[in-house]
Amino acid sequence: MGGLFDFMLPELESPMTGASTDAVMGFIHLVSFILLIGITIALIYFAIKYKRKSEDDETPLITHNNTLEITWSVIPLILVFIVFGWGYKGWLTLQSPPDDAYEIHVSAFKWGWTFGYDTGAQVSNEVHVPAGRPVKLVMQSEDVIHSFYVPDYRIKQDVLPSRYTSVWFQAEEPGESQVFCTEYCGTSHSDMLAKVIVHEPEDFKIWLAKQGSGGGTPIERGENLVGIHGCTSCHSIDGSDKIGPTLKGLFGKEEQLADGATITVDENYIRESILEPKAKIVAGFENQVMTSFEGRVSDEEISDIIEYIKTLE
Ligand code: HEC
Ligand SMILES: [Cu+2]
Repeated sequence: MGGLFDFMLPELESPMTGASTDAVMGFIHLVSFILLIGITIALIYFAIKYKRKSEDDETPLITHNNTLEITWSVIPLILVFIVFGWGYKGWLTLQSPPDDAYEIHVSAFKWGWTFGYDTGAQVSNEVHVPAGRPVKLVMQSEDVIHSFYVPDYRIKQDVLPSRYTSVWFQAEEPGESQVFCTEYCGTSHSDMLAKVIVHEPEDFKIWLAKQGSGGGTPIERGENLVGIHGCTSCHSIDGSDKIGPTLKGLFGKEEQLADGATITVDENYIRESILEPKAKIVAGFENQVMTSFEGRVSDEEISDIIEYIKTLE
């Protein structure tokens, strides 16, 4: 049934969660299409048949017609029940991830996504999953409401602060699918993108093993943290200004502050910028805000981030 309307949606990559959505969509479109044709034909037919033919051609007074009224109430009622029952069944499937689903933790923030694996590995803005296996995402937001949307899988779920929500899918073939944030969440909402990358199960194991357990050298950890905490959604590392100043060449630089003072960027200034961003405002960025990371990044993490920033010359 969906075949006729395939051009309306991207190709379905997770039939387990998406097939019923497509079927109901197809059914609704088909019914709407038949009704559109029927109503248009009736409209033209009546316009011609009941056109006023002479001056004394009078419309008879009709108060009601039980048969007609029951027909046009009961048929739509049946259609609505079919759509409801079918949709409810699909909704139940989406609400019940299989027991053997592979679990990944998702943290959403302004403006990015972090995916955490049971090995301790954390990856930002890319979630790698095995093909042919159900994957359950357990999601939470660090700030405002976001929403996790993958059109290829026909899944969409709000991500809330202080409360877990979950969603599942099963991608059958290796490939890539786009993730969108679909709840308006501020300036860079439209850049809040991520990718689902589906591997053959064997390749997925290799990929996961390579991620380690969030370890690595301080510089590697720092680079990872800058992604995980979303610093890069406001700070570029290539010299261009985004919402905040670039991190390129920051360490050791003479920074002009909004109050006219000049300081040399060192470890303490960076640390203060992360924990108390309002203490010293960079000239030209008076109207932008950086939220404090107090309580969100530990002292060791700040040290790693500083080591990483030092390498951005
Ligand atoms: C919501 C956007 C945003 C995020 C996220 C953000 N920052 Fe900022 N950051 C800014 C803005 C805007 C400024 C400039 C205003 C100021 O000095 O407070 C700034 C300033 C800074 C400065 C001083 C830069 C300079 O040129 O002197 C540093 C260092 C910094 N941020 C580091 C970070 C780190 C590390 C993270 C992640 C843990 C981060 N920021 C996350 C917006 C952001
Ligand atoms: Cu968002």
